[in-house]
Amino acid sequence: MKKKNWPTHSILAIAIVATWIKTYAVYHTSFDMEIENIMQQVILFINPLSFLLFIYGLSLFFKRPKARNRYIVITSIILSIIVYANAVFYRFFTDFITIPVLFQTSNFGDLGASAAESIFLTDIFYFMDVVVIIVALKWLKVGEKFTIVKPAIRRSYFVFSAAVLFLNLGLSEIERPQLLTRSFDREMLVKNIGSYNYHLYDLYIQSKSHAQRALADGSELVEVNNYVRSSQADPNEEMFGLAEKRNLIVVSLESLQSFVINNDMNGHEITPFMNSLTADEDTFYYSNFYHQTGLGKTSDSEFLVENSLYPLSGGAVFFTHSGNTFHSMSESLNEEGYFTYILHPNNKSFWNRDMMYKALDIQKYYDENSYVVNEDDAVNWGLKDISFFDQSVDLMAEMPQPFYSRLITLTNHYPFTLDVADQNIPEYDSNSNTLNKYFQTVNYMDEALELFFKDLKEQGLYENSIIVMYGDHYGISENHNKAMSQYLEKEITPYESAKLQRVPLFVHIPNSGVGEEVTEVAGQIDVRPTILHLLGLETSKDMQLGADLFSEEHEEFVVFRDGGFVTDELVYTKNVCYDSATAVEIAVENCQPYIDRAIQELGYSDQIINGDLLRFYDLKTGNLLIEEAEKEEQ
Ligand code: GP9
Ligand code: MN
Repeated sequence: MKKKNWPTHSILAIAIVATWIKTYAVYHTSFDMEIENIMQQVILFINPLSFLLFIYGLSLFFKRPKARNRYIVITSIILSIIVYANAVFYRFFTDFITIPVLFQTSNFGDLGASAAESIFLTDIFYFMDVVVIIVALKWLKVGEKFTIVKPAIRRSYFVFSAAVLFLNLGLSEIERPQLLTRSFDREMLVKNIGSYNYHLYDLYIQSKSHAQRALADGSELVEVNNYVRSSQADPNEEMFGLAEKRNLIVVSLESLQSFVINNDMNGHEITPFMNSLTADEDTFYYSNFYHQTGLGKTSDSEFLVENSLYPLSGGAVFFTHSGNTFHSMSESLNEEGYFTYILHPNNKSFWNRDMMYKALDIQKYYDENSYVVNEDDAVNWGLKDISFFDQSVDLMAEMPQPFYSRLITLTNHYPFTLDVADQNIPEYDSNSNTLNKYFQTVNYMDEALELFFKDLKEQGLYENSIIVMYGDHYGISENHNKAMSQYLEKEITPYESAKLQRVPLFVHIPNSGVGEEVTEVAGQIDVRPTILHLLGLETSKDMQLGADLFSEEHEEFVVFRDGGFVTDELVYTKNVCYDSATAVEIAVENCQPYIDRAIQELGYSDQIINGDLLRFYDLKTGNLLIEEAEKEEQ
């Protein structure tokens, strides 16, 4: 084949077009982004362009063609790695990478089997543009003369790329007003400004939050404090101190969602033990209780329970802010003479727990080194729940009392693997392997809990304790909607997805004779004040955003980390307002006052965390230490 002469900047043009088309194809094949109209489709199509024009365009500053080409190839490789990393991350977390999670690399090793399940040979497709560029370089005869691009041409080129950016932002502003200023939702950002610009935006946001701590002087606390004080709920007199001086046992139930409770799978009861608790006379069972976690998953639920503050919208607060001052539930209980500790048979640095538990004043962390993990006793992420509870009770029996012991289960974790010998119910039959296996591991966890209660009784730890158990976050993501809709026999609309974020909460007070099913809307943020009041501890000075579930003043308003919320009458999710009772979409004005409050509350919580504001707060007196901070500075 005779090679013809191609124009000087053909490789640049080919690189831009190849990466552009690939990125657009990746949007459609690798991410589950809802595109509702033609305009959104157009925005999605053009959004990679401005960045690609810019980044590849920098090659115009190179004088030697070789250097120029090398720059283009290296850039395409780096961009492909970024795109691919996002695709793999998305398979696992249904979310886009944000900078703080890159510092969670110690987690990636532990993801082991789960990550391996998420990488396929066909992934070579993510590097298609690199291949195209290299082939073009080899086969096309492109002018290879030493060239200097005229500054005027370069200028016009970059003006054009800026114009594309402004067109993109303009269209996004029409489609989604205030996208950049009010966004809690990464998907919305990627859909509108594109994955590359999103990463730049994320970089900007993260450095801003670093700067926020440096700039905070405590004066921000005045407004936050006013809000927190005005929204405190007084304890219920009958319940306050009901479990005084008892041991506190909190169990985090991995990936447990409420839809399995009091439900069956092809005639098999899934959670017989927990079902019995829902009707138990010593148990409060909350059936409209929601998780409020973000990307930090289990660790976010821990953060909510310990601090009654929201986790962050980007990355796990366990990672990003383990250097902060907190006033945790553990800190309060330490002061009451409790021994506070965590039982969790995993690597201690997972979720940066070893660091964060220190910041949370937890006295001891019994990690995997405190357990005997035989091969027979390990599955999926490590020690099986039955053995975990069994060994934990032995440890608990040795602890000084009263204690606050928090146990974090593991077996019911994606990808929900379970040995055949441990399977008591069959798999479900749907197109989702994940959901199919989920019922079995949930059923296994339920059995483990029953044995745990039995063990506690045998060791004499039961009577004098209060046991609080909650689902940490969803287990079945929206990627499995088809299978879920088959199981639940209804379409999984965004409204249903929001309702599926319900996780069980049990508050079990042995021999108290108090208990019932509570249908009030509540969330993980409410757990801490509820527990502390039951144990007879005042929280009126605590910097917390949740409220005691037994209080008359507890409001039915649960805010999700993405700015969505649920009240007793409304569900707001993905920017749509629904009537909670009928699931019918209603005018957004109905939701507006709550939308504003959700943003306000999340904002206050973010301010506390990003500014590390609790270092300016004296929990004992409730005083703001602003003046002292000013003095220190002088
Ligand atoms: C890891 C366990 C699971 O120690 O808590 O974490 P998750 O992936 O559910 O956040
Ligand atoms: Mn979890």
